[in-house]
Amino acid sequence: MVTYYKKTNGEGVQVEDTRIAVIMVGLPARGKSLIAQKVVRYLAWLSISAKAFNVGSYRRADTPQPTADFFDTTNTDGERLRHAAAEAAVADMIKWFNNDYGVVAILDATNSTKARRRWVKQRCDANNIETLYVESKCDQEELIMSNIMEVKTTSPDYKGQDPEAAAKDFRNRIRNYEKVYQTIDEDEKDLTYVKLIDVGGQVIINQIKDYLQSRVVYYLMNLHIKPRSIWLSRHGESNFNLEGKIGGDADISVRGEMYAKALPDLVASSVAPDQKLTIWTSTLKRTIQTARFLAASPKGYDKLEWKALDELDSGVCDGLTYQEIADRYPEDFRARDDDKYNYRYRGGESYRDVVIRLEPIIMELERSENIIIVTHQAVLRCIYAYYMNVPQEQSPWMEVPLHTLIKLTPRAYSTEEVRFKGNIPAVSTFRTKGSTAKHQ
Ligand code: ADP
Ligand code: FDP
Ligand code: F6P
Repeated sequence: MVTYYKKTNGEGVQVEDTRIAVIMVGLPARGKSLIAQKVVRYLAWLSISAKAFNVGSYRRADTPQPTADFFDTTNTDGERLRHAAAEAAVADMIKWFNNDYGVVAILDATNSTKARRRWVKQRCDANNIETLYVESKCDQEELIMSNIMEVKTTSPDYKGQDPEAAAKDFRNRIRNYEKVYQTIDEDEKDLTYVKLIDVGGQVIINQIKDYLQSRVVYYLMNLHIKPRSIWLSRHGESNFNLEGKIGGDADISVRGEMYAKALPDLVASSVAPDQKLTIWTSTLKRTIQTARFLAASPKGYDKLEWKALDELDSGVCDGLTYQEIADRYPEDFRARDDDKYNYRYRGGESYRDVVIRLEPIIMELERSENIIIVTHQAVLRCIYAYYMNVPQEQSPWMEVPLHTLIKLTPRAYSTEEVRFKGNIPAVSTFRTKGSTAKHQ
């Protein structure tokens, strides 16, 4: 097998021995772009270079606001321009694999005929790129209409147009696709594919070939689109926080206890009365103590402790202040500032290590509905970075104050964020690059 090398942030090289083109398949408004964007975000979070190629954006360069008849296959001009857009997207995708060390590309188009799928496969085969077809099939009329209203009427295709008229035109566009759409079937048994039917209600998998493909497929199987939110909070202020010490397993301080008592009301103010909620904590005392009043609330929230949510392990530096680390291990202290994401404490962990151990947490979060996670500064940064697509150079330096509840609500193509302040004072544990600031 050919081996491809992917550059990482100054960390030398990371070997990847597969390159996968994920080819989306399905009628318009079946969640293909949403799935494409989520897969890219998930893989980027795991440091796997991934990029989506949306044929719609290529088509828009020539035909910015087509009406439904543009997508009628008897419209020869339309056919020519649509094929040209697909050709340009595939050419750019292959260029990206070859020139930019790409590992997973997503070809986001309808790819709704067998002929189109064969053509894409030939282009990929010729360039040693594996193909994984992902079909989203859904015939729930009500859901499709609500998808159209949610995302399609605001698409650049209908900019400045009446939403009702836009929805009607988009419905007609879909009808034109329906005339020629061929679902993946028996004739295409040689393809590697996954069919997601009715938003994962049924999943059919065929010929998955390697670990990376199976990881992508497993991720897809866990996605759902029920409305829900994820709440993130650090533990209440701890006695170690007061002393400026990192790590450890200290109790929460008096003010931390006040936050723990305030948490049920803070949460209640942002959860609908009939909503179920599950509490996740780490196995360390400070998160368990912080969540205990919430767990005892009359709402009867379930609670789970996860080792994977424990704070970044600071190894030999556990229990020291930043100043003590700078004095005892000056080179390490500088190295961490130079590349905080990749720096691994002696005998401990790096942010990269934490992300890897958090993968099952992300997978479980994708499957779940309303979850509140009470965890630690570094872990919270990593989870937040996944939802908000924060780059690795930036995520370890984000300020996440104590006594603050963050509510994240996944929307179609983004995540909405609201912060609720507990209004209970706490030290700041935030350290800027180059400083040894004792927490104030
Ligand atoms: P497409 O790219 O297929 O035209 P979009 O990704 O733009 O569709 O559609 C987004 C909408 O589809 C969102 O409202 C989302 O809730 C919904 N959606 C996401 N996944 C699916 C799915 N598997 N089946 C049907 N609808 C979905
Ligand atoms: P998108 O939703 O991404 O905008 O309407 C569906 C559409 O994609 C068109 O905009 C785009 O021109 C077309 O699909 C691309 O897919 P096909 O080349 O498979 O038709
Ligand atoms: O100070 C609180 C704390 O959770 C420590 O236990 C941990 O080592 C640190 O924050 C992580 O933050 P940073 O990566 O910025 O040092």
